[in-house]
Amino acid sequence: MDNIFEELLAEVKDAIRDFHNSKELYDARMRFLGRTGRLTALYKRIREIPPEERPAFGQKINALKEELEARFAELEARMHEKELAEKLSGESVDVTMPGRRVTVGTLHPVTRVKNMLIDVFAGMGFEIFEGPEIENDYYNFTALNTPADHPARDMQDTFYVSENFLLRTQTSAGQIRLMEKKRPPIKMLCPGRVFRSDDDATHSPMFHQMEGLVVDRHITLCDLQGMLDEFARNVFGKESKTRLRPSYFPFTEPSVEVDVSCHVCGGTGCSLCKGTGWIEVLGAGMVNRRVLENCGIDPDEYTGFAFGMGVERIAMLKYGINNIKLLTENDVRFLEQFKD
Ligand code: 2U9
Repeated sequence: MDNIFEELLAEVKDAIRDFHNSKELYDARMRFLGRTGRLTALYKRIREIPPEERPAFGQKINALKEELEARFAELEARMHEKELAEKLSGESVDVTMPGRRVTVGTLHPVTRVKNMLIDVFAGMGFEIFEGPEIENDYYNFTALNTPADHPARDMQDTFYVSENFLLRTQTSAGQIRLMEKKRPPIKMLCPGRVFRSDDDATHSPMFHQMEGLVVDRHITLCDLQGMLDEFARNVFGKESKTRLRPSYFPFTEPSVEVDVSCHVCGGTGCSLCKGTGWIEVLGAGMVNRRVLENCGIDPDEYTGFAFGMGVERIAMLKYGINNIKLLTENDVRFLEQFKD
């Protein structure tokens, strides 16, 4: 029985000579020290021994167990170090490598200008209202005093979805819907996308409009110009002035084109304002009495002014952008210039 210990020790020595990884080492530990391992089997054989020899036998097994555990512990520590060294050498970090830059997005210039315009008009007490992008012929044209045979329909090439439905060419279509329901005083701003079959350096088939409408008793063209001055000072600088030139729109009478004094040269003349000192910024006028009548508002009791502008045009003027396509191409090199 004595040499059983020597044999087992020799077997262990032989077994632990060549391990490749901690899994093999673990398997070996289980083979000798595990619950069904060789050492447990040895403990069980204690019954075969005469009782007086059992204490000595027990001590020997315990000593062997201690020795095996110490050996495996040492081997495991070495294996752990070896595997860690291998892992670290494969994962080496080049501390001189530049880090990955975190890029932060910015608001699109059209969104910035749209938000800024909404802030300016909301500050003057305008309510914000957004109508549908698909409209019918009545709200987009007829209610706005542009019946089927009206030559003004040619002013806006329209995308028709069906015989009666179209992509709105102006946000005023939605304002009619609100005017039908709401009684004066009305003071609303209608921002949104509009669509026209138009495409060149300053026109795009889709663009953003901002139209405003004020209806109440005693509203005059002076109220319109006072509000426009406030708008110009907020958007183009506090020295800005406005001037009105006669124009024509079917939904306003009289109608005006609104120029703002050039924010680049201050009115002395430069390449932006083509030497005139003025820049055409928006259209406006007194709401045509027929439009008020169409919405059930008595034009003898109430009057109103309305205005409309292209958000892209304001953005192009403000930021010195010469081609509207830059606003839809989404070239990051262009867009990242609009950081705060
Ligand atoms: C109602 C009645 C009338 C809104 C107005 C303009 C003049 C105008 C253009 C500017 C550039 C459109 O984006 S643009 O091409 N708009 O000149 N818009 S008056 O008139 C209204 C609005 C609502 C009920």
